[in-house]
Amino acid sequence: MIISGIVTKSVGGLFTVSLDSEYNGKKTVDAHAKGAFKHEKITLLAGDRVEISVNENGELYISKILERKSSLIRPPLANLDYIFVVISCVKPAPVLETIDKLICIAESKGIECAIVITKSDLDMDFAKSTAQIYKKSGFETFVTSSENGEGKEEIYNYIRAKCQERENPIFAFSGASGAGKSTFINLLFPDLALEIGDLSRKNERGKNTTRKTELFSLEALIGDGIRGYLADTPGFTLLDFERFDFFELEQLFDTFREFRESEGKCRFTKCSHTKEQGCDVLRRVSEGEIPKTRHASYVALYNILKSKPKWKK
Ligand SMILES: Nc1nc2c(ncn2[C@@H]2O[C@H](COP(=O)(O)OP(=O)(O)OP(=O)(O)O)[C@@H](O)[C@H]2O)c(=O)[nH]1
Ligand SMILES: [Mg+2]
Ligand SMILES: [Zn+2]
Repeated sequence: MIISGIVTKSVGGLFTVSLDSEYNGKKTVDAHAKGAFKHEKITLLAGDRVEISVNENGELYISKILERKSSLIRPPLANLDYIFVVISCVKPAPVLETIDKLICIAESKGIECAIVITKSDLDMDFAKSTAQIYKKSGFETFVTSSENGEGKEEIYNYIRAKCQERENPIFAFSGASGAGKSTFINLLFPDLALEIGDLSRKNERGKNTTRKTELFSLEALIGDGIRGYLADTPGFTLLDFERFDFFELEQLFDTFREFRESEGKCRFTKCSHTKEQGCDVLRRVSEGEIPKTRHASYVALYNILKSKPKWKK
């Protein structure tokens, strides 16, 4: 008999696995991983689909990792289907370049992005203008407030609809510390009672309140035959493209979905779309069709990837 399931969290080498079907009356089990994974330098992540075996002492252990669709280091998750990219209007003030980096990484891995602008109660104008940027770029975008409940129904319905489209999908909320990820997830699913943190008084940043990436079963939270998982994740401030190889320069253009329409339309076939005459991307930026902030993020990323020493690759 094969016991299979999905890793929902790891604590000190012990993994919690949510089972595809009950085993001895249990829906979840805790298990260690087979020692050989360490030799193969495989680190199990939340989201990994695994098989479990029983050893001669009757103990369960993770014996196999099924092939990953994708994996991320920040947040540390495997097989993510949908990522809610969280941007707070203020407190902390968003850094759109970091947001766009996260979107690019997700796009390069085939993870579908939805943009969630939080704390609209603190600055509705900013919320609307930021929403406009991402809507124009072709993303599903939500303006929300955990103060007054704005956006709650829309995101709840989005999650439900996506669970009908794919089998057992995995969702995650990701973004800067203090942006309000855990607060919003609590608004959606009060039973989770996730820990929420104050902001630092000095710089109005978050204090890294959420420390673990853990998947929660939507079957348990929503019912109604819905199957899927949702993760809260630790906030971050930096996505270091100099240090990590998220993707190559050659892939950059394709990770900006609103640029693709310009493919093959620039004067020069080797156009970098940063400053050339006759560049179709630049034309669309100047005509307001492509948001300036998105193009600025592209140029910043282009320069980082371009100057990366070859030996690092
Ligand atoms: N005014 C206002 N404050 C909010 C809103 N959402 C969250 N906050 C506040 O923002 C602070 C940080 O919220 P958290 O939910 O802990 O933020 P987080 O994104 O989970 O942060 P990390 O776990 O550190 O990554 C708390 O003081 C919340 O009360 C909102 O919609 N409006
Ligand atoms: Mg949190
Ligand atoms: Zn160009």
